[in-house]
Amino acid sequence: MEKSAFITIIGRPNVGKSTLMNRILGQKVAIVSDKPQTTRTKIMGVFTKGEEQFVFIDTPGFHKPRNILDQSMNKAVGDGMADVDAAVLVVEAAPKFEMGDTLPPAEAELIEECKRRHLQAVLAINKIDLLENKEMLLTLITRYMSAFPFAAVVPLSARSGDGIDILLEELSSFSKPSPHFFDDDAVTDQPDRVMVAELIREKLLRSLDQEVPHGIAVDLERFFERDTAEGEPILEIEATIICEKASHKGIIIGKGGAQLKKIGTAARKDIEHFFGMRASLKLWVKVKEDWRNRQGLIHSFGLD
Ligand SMILES: Nc1nc2c(ncn2[C@@H]2O[C@H](COP(=O)(O)OP(=O)(O)OP(=O)(O)O)[C@@H](O)[C@H]2O)c(=O)[nH]1
Ligand SMILES: [Mg+2]
Repeated sequence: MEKSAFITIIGRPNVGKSTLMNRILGQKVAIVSDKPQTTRTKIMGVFTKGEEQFVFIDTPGFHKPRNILDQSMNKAVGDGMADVDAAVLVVEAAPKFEMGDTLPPAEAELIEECKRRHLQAVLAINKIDLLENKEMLLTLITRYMSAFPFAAVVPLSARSGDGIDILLEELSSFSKPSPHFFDDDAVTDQPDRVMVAELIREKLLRSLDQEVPHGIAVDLERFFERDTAEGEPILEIEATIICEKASHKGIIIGKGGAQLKKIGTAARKDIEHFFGMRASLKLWVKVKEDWRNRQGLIHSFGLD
């Protein structure tokens, strides 16, 4: 009999939510970087194994909002928690902050939200590959279990894959008899255009520092397939990188255009790998001051 479960993946920024979903799916659907607030919208990932289908919802990292974009990202977290069967709260095995008697605000608020919604949750303690002090794990588990009756606690490493099978076993308890909602070979609901823009943004996040990457959006102007003179199919892509300041534009382009070229090459390779065909990628850079506080622009970039 077919079974399904809708599972939302929540947590503060940078804890490895997207890495975890990609690891389960066995392919990159959500972009990943070492910068917080990499994911900006909720992203669906479908994993079907035999009779069982999991529909995961990767969400933006929950954080204190500083602009309208942040607010819409936090809203996406709430939306991602609606109508699901369970949540996976992802935390780090070795958090970068001191673990006090009370939970930090992001986790405390997410747990409150689970309570409000009567949502069951599993605690995924990620990045155990970085854990030196095993006692820390015990402290974390005690602290979290006293805040919420987690259905299970699973230490894991999304990067190495350790513990992923155990997490899936635990999540099985939430699946209910129901026909599958998606084709068994479906992986995501993200349109190809969005995937392309995201792969470009990922390279920007990975290449740039400080405040520059947070103020970036990628607007896909053209995206189509054509045949070359030799009859080989090729993807033609033109995209504009939006940034917030003229100084940022200079950084993105780099000396003699070197930075932009590097970003373009890396993005093109990834796009070719994703679609399994050749691609040509042209990039432009434009400044739109304070776009993260302009609802119209946020909307036009598909971020609300
Ligand atoms: N060492 C180690 N690093 C990891 C692991 N999982 C994720 N990371 C790294 O943690 C960073 C953040 O990963 P993401 O998957 O983008 O984190 P996220 O929670 O989706 O972040 P936001 O989208 O910003 O909320 C990246 O540099 C990952 O490579 C892990 O198991 N071990
Ligand atoms: Mg993410």
